[in-house]
Amino acid sequence: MFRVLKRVSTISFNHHSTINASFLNRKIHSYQLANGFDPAVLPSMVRNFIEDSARLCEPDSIHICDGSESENKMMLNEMQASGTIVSLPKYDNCWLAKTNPADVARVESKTFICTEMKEDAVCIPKKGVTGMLGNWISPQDYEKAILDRFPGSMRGRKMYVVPFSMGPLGSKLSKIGIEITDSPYVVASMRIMTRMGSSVLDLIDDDFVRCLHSIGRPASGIIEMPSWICDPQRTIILHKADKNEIVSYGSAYGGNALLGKKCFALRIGSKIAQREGWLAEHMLILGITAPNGIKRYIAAAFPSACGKTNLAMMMPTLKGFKVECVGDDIAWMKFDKNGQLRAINPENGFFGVAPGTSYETNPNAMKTCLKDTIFTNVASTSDGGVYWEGLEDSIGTNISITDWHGKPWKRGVNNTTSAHPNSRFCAPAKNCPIMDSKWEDPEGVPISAILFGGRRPEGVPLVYEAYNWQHGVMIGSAMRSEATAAAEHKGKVIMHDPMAMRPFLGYNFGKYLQHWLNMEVAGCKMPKIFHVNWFLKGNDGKFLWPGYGENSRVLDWILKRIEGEECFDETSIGKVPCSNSIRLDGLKQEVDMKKLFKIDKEFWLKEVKEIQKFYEEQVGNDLPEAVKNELNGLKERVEQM
Ligand code: GTP
Ligand code: SPV
Ligand code: MN
Repeated sequence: MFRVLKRVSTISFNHHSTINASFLNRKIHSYQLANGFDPAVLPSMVRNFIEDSARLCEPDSIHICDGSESENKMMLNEMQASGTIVSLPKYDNCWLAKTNPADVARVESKTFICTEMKEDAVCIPKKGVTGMLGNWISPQDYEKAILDRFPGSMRGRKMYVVPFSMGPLGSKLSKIGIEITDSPYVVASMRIMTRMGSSVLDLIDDDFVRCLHSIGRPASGIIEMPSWICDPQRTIILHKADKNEIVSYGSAYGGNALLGKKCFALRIGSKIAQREGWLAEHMLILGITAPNGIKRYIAAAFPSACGKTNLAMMMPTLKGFKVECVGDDIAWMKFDKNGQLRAINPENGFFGVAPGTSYETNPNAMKTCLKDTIFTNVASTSDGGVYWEGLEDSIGTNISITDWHGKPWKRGVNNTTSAHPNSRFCAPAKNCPIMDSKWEDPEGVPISAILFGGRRPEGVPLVYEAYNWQHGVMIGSAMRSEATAAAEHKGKVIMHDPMAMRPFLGYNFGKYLQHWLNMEVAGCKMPKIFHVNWFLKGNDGKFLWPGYGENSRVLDWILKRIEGEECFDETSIGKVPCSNSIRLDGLKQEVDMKKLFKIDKEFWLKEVKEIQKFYEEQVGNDLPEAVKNELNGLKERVEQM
C-alpha cells in the first residue's frame, strides 16, 4: 500500500504538468503504443493527459483510437474472444453484451460534483433533510477517491485513448473531449454515440474535456465475471467542472462509462452553458411537419425511461403529419443573433431503452437497430436475434429464448422478465430512417416549443401550456415522475425530477433555475412551454391515453398554439385545450377526455404543498424569487377554484 502511494504521490492528477514535451514523448514511447501512433503530433495538453493517466493506471500498452472500420473490427474481435459480446447472426453487424448483474444502470448515489465551495455544486438542504439535487465532493476527497482506486487499475490491460466530438465536427456549438478507458466495450460504444477518431484529433487544441475511465479491479482480487469486469463496491463518478474533468471508476454501463453523454454533455455541459449563456438539457429534439406544410422543431425534457426516444422517432397516427428526428436524449441550445433559439443534438447515436420498443410502438427504433448495433442485457433467441418484453408478437412458437442472465426462459413459465428493464440498444443515428435533413446542421435547428413531462399516474392532465416563460420555468422546476429502472431507485415512487435534470445537474439547482430565467431577454423569441403526461392511469391500472403515435394528437394542438390559434381555456394551472381542439378522429380506442383533462382542486392543493416543501427543503435560499412568485400565483389560483 505504502509503495503504491509513494509511487503515485509524485503524480499530480491534473493538467498543469510542467514536464517538458520531449520527456513526455520518451515516456509515452516507453509504453507500447499499440497502433504505432506518433504521440509527437499531439498537442502537449493531450499528451500530458495521456501520460498522467498512463502513469497513474499503469496499462501494458496505449492505443490511440483512429475510429476506423478496421480498428472497430479489432475491438469487436477482442470482445468476442473475452466473451464480452456475442454476435447476433440474424442481423447485420449486431452484437449482444451481457453485463455483470451488479452493473446494469447509472448509480446516482455514487455520482459527485467537485467544487471548493459546496454551495457552488449543490443546494444546501434544510437541516435534517437529505439533499436530492446532486452530491458534492471536496477537492481533497476527490483526489483521495482517485488515489484509492486508480493506481495500477489498468495493469495487464490496454489503455484506449478515445478522441470525440459532442456535436457535428467543426460546429461552433460543438465541444471536444478525450476519454481514456480500459474497456473495448466503451470504445466501441463511444464510436457509435459520438463522432470519434482521427478527424477529432485534427481539430483538437488545448480546450477539451478530460474523461478518465477505468472498469476497475475489485479490492478482493476476485473477478466474478471475467467477461464483464467491474468494481460495483467502489464505483464512483466524479466531475470537476472548472477543470473540465470527469473521472469514472468501476462501471462500464451507459451513463456511468460513456462519458460524453450524461457526464460531459449534461453535467459539465450545463456548467459551461451557464458560463457561456446557453442551455445543456436532457431533451429530445424533433421536427414536425403539419399537413399545411409548415415545419416546426420541438424540444422535450422527460426523465430517464419516460418516452424521449419514442417521441423523437414517432410515427404520427394523424394523417398528413410527419415527424423527423434530430436527437433523442440531449439538446444543446443557444439563441442566435436574431434571437432565435437553436438546438443541436451533441450525440451521434441512440442508447435507447429496449423493453417496450416494438414495431407497434416504435417501428423506426426497430429499423434503426437492425444493423451496426450493440445490445446490452436484452434476451436472445435461438435464431440469432434479440428479444425483450414488448416483442411477444414478433417471434414464432418454435423459437426458444435465453434471458439476459444467459438462462433458458419461457414466457408464462418464468416469472422474471427476459430482458433487464434497463436493457438498451446502442445504434448509430444515421441508421434511423427518419433522421431530419438538418440533424447535423452546424447552426442547429430553430426551436418553437419546449415540453416538460413525466410519469404521473394521476392528477396531471394530458397537456397544458404555461402562461409565459417564467411560469414555464416554474413548471419545469416542479416536475415529478415515477421512478424508473434507468438508475438504482427501487419501486414506483413519485420523485421530484426538475427539468428531468435531477441526476444530471452540474451545479447548484437554484443557480440553474436563475440561468433559465436569465435566458429571457429583450429581442429573443421565447419558445412556448408545455407540460405533457402520457401516463395517466384509470382505476383499473391501465393507461388512459394510448400514447406513442397517438401523441401526434397532442403535438397537433401544440402546433396550433405555436401558430397562435386561440384553441385553449385558461385554468388555474395553465392553458388547456378547449373542447374539441384535440383531434380524436380515427382513434381506435375510446378515450375518457374528462379524466385526461380533469383538474382537481384537492389534488392540486396537495401538489402545490408538495412543490413548496420541495423548494423549502431542497432549494432553500437559492430559489429565485421569480419561481417562488410563480408558485404563489399557482397556489392562489388553485385556492380560488
Ligand atoms: P432514457 O433513454 O432513459 O432517457 O429514456 P427515454 O426518455 O428516451 O424513454 P423511452 O422513449 O425509451 O421510453 C421508455 C419506456 O416508456 C419504454 O418502455 C416505452 O415503451 C415507454 N413509453 C414511451 N412512450 C410512451 C407512451 O406514449 N405511452 C406509454 N404508455 N408508454 C410509453
Ligand atoms: C438515461 O438514464 O437518461 C439514459 C441512459 O439516457 S444513460 O446513458 O445510462 O444515462
Ligand atoms: Mn436519457
